[in-house]
Amino acid sequence: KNLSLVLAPFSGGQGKGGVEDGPEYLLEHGIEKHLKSLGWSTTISDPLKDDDLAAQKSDLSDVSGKCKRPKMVGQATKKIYAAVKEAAHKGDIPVTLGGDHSIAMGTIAGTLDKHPDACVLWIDAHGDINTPSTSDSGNIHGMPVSFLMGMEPEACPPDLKWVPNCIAANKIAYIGLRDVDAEEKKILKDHNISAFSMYHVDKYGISKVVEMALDKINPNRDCPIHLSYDVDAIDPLYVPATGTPVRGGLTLREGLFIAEEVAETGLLCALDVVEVNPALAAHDVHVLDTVSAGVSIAKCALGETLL
Ligand code: DIR
Ligand code: MN
Ligand code: MN
Ligand code: MN
Repeated sequence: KNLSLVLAPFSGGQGKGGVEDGPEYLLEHGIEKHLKSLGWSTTISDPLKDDDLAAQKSDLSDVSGKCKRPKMVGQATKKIYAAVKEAAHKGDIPVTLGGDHSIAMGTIAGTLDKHPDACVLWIDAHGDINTPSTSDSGNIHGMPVSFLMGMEPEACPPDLKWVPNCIAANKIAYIGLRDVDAEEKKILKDHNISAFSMYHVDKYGISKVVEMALDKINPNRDCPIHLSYDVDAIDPLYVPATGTPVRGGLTLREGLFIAEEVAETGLLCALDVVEVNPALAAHDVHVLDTVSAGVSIAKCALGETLL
């Protein structure tokens, strides 16, 4: 079976530079060779290759309400959507390398086009479910889930109108949360969305938490799983080079265990690895730790075992 590595060197969903270099570092660290050694064939798709993203990011007129750079985000995510959709319809598993988490609007919309019954496992320190009206930062990487759920259609920037309302509240679960804005907490409660924070990981253990999360969104273990993995879910001790690190996160092993358990279901249909930002490393060891954690997430999700 073929993996389509979709490069998403995009940083417009947030303000910091450097996260657009994530794909290049993951490739340089041998992600393709490592996945091939697990028995997969691979192809690479580079949907943003002709875009001058630096010029677009400096366009200060690109604002809609509180949303920053909606045009840039809308156009880039639409291209990522097309690439993921094409790969999925070919029967490939798209593995999208970010880039900031706004790109998940493209990847998840692409997955759901092929697999309307897919569920989403969102691994993150953050909820990423702000709406244009609840967001404090205006950064769209903090909002992708709300757009994918069609939550505030009247406030949707014109360039994001293409994003289909494709995730139902009972088809997404979170693991790793620890920095959720007050209004996001209300949204999660009001929509009855399954959300497992670090409190739940401590209380039940990671194994039980993964089982509970899948029981909520995939009770019969018969729906394809889109794993959207923000590396900041893992503690900054292990993954320091990321835009919004939050202490008190998953250990590296807990983080990899989630991916291993998804692999074990045999239901993985798409993977995102996002928010690797080599520019935010204090030194080379931080770069290596972060990039190798990103590569390990992909290897574990795609079948690597310890024995
Ligand atoms: C915050 C931080 N909730 C926001 N979100 C982040 O900007 O909406 N998401 N860092 O990854
Ligand atoms: Mn995120
Ligand atoms: Mn995050
Ligand atoms: Mn916050």
